[in-house]
Amino acid sequence: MSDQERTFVMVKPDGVQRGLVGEVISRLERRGLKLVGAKFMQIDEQLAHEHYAEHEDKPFFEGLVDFITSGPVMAMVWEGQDATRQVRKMMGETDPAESAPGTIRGDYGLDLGRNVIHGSDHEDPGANEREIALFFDDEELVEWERIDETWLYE
Ligand code: D4T
Repeated sequence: MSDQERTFVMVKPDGVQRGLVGEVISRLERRGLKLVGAKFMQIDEQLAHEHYAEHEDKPFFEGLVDFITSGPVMAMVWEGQDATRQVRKMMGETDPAESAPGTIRGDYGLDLGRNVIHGSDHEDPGANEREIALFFDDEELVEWERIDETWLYE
């Protein structure tokens, strides 16, 4: 197995409220990705500011923080070959309206400010590791083998 990596994925408050946690997990599982950490939690103001630090100066920042702290989220770590980029492809574009049908945002969203899911940016080197460390302690991540791994990878 080559290029195994971990990425941070989160079902946002809108996805949780709309009962999409299971759907998101199902899609990632069926793709062959491996769940190595999960936490159903409420994000506080400080964590929201840290997670979205790159957007601090943007006009939508305050609304973004309000939204992400407005209800529980499902924070997860998924592992697999090229996992960060593959999850982003499965998510679709930032704006659900521009996302292709078949992607998570393209199937379940309509509005930029309610885009159901977050995944680490594969174009920002180290974003995955940074976000995983922000949400999880090392001992909260589980190393294990899926029984089908020998059939998932050549
Ligand atoms: P996240 O980080 O939520 O997975 O989304 P993306 O990685 O796809 O997109 P992003 O970081 O550029 O935006 C973060 C978050 O802000 C919301 N947003 C974004 C918004 O409300 N208004 C805007 O104009 C933009 C650009 C949506 C996602």
